[in-house]
Amino acid sequence: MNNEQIDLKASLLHYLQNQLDRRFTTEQDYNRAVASAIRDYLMPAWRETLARHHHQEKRHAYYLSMEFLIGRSLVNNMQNLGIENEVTQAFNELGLSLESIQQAEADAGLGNGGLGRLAACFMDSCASLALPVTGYGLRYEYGLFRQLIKNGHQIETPDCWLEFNSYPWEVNRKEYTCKVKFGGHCWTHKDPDTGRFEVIWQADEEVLAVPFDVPIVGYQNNTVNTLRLWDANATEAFKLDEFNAGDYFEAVATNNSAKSITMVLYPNDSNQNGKTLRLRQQYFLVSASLQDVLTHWVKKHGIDFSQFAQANVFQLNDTHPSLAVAELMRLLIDEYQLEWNQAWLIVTQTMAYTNHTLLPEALESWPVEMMRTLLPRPLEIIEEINRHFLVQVSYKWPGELDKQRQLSIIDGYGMVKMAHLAIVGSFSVNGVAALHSELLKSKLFNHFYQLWPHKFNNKTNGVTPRRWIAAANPALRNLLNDTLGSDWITNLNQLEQLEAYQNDSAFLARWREIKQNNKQRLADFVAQQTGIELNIEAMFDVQVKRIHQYKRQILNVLHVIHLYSQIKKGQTDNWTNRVVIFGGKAAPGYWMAKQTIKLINNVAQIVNKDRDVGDKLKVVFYPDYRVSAMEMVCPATDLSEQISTAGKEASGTGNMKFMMNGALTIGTLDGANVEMLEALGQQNFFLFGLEAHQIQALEGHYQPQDLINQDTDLQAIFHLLEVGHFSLFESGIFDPLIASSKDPADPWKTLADFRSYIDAQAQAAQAYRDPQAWSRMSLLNCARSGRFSADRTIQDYNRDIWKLNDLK
Ligand code: 26V
Repeated sequence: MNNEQIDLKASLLHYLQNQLDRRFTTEQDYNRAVASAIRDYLMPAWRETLARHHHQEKRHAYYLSMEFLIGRSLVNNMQNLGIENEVTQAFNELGLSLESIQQAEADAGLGNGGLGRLAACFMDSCASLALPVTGYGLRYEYGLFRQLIKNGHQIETPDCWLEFNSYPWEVNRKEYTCKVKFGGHCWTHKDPDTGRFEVIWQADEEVLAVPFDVPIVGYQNNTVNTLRLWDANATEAFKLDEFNAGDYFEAVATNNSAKSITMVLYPNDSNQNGKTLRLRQQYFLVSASLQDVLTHWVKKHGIDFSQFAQANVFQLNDTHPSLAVAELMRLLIDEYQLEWNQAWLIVTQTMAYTNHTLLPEALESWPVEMMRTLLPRPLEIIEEINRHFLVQVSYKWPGELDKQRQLSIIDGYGMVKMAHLAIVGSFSVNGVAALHSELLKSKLFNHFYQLWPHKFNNKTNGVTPRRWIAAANPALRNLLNDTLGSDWITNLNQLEQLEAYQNDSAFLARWREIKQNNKQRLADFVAQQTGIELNIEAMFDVQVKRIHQYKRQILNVLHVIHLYSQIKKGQTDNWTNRVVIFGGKAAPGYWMAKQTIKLINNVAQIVNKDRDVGDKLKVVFYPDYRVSAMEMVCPATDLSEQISTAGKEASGTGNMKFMMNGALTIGTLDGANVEMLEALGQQNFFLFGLEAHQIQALEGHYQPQDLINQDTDLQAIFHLLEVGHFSLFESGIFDPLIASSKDPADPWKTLADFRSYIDAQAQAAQAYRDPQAWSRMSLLNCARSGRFSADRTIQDYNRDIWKLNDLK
């Protein structure tokens, strides 16, 4: 303990006991108390890290993201600080249960799914590698909606995660407040002294951006990085104006219009709806963050930007923050008087863009006219960037006007294509798995690749082993520590040493026992939540992720119905009992996805109450799937479902969490599954389905009805669906869902993979019947998951893109 360090135990006891009336202390109160004590405790290391960043003239990276799906922080922070024992002891002394107080923490659900959780894993890895990286995001008052299931349907309710509008881990940094402009108009003005033309943007609205800092604790390395989340507020000046005009109600309304910017996270993933408020959010994030960085720069270096690009790099998490390209230009030119070319050089040496999806419906574009109204000056800059860019295109492909049309940042329909802006403005463009990055080069961004092959690179995703093994699966963590020592936590390749135990029956028995205990923990929870009793001897077969047609939950349901129908026909020789668990949220406006949830629940109802079925098959829909749910589900999974249509899932990250925790995967050659298979070999992976190029070749020739005609199992399944066996008093509700999988135009080609999926499932069932062989494969999955640590991913980003020095 250095002299600045506080006495953790005393502080804990102080916070825990510091209540006027302890009769009303809830677990939430205790949770807040512990969090406050731990936050105080980590302050010195946080201050030191900030000082190191400030004093050492080193490069710094900024991770700009509209989403950080943090989940809970208590266990993670205690573990990374190495104070679990002390805290547990203090709790024991007070007769409190740490376990239930942990559960009382609300998830910080500031993200939709993979993209947001990736940002959170990256923050953990950057801090654990002692890299100078700051995250910038938004402090949404409401995170992703909470999901209730009523009569099998998803109901959305607001996620009030901020109890009384405060979060125990955050620190308000109002001294770094800045202003973000919206609306109004621009004019050009000649500076009488310098003769320089300047653009004045007279906004008609200014919003305060107030930063709240969240500590990101590195793994036992005295590093605490910062995640800065912006909260929107009305400016004093505007309030004053309105009040002086005597319009009290207008003034309050202005306040609300400002506040609405960070009110709620948009709940769509892979589908963009073009709402103005979303554009306001994006610009708010980008402008506040860049102003923050530039203000800091100018304080230290004055308006000399010659070294700026050497010292700073911005990683854009998808196109959501890609207005950064225009905003950095604006700030450098309008606020700091740089010339266009100087500014452009800086922008194109500091921006790096990560793409997270190939789905055309998810690619962002904004109407030029919407931008003109909301962001007149950034739009002018985008138009100017585009003019310069199209000249370059014309040099590369003289006379080919169609190339200019295809590549233009502003398309023929008057839309600003954000991916084009991001690519043109960045020195690096990466995909998130090898296959995905190849498809970016060969398909989606092929022309850009021809223009700038050097920009394109791959950074296969990863997940943090601190949360996804050590915190989520303490029994496995202990076994690994006992067997390998504890270095694996920061060097996941060490898990390879587990291979030495692959034929050690005693070790495999321990391995299996851990899995069974984790399954029991999940079974208890499911019983308590849903009343469904699960037999932990059954194979736990799990698909948890956002509900989307490309992820093909429907294919999984078809398999469930197939199993059910086999049971009903008595075809149960050599049967393997299964528990099939689904979880995930559907975007509120995505009707087909919501119907899928309804179908899963209806099938579950019929299956679970059928006495012929019994333990042979159980189906569970786990409501309100979120980060903390995955922490319980993942260690309890035997079989992980990664069954998207090949070429559609950019990477997947759930797939990696399951693998680390010793689940086997049934999956297609999609996203990072390809690399998992490469690490595992075909013997340890249940591979099925068409490859990406075969899916593409099917386009225009796909005949699902022929597939049904050839396959009696499919016929039996569709018969049950079509006669309404799963919708007895809800006649016809699943017709659109059924029709879409039978449609020759089905983009997800579900039935094309049906037979091979069913066969792979049969192999999995067969394999599960040999516990020793299964446990061996399970162990190998964990042993070979090292390359899917986010530490490896971040080292790749750092080596190829950021080029930071660690500050150990
Ligand atoms: C789009 C939109 C549109 C407007 C409303 C809010 C919103 C939120 C997210 C998105 C794009 C989501 C893209 C995404 O999540 N991609 C996932 O990224 C993961 C991390 O790289 C990857 O593992 C998944 O395969 C990929 O689907």
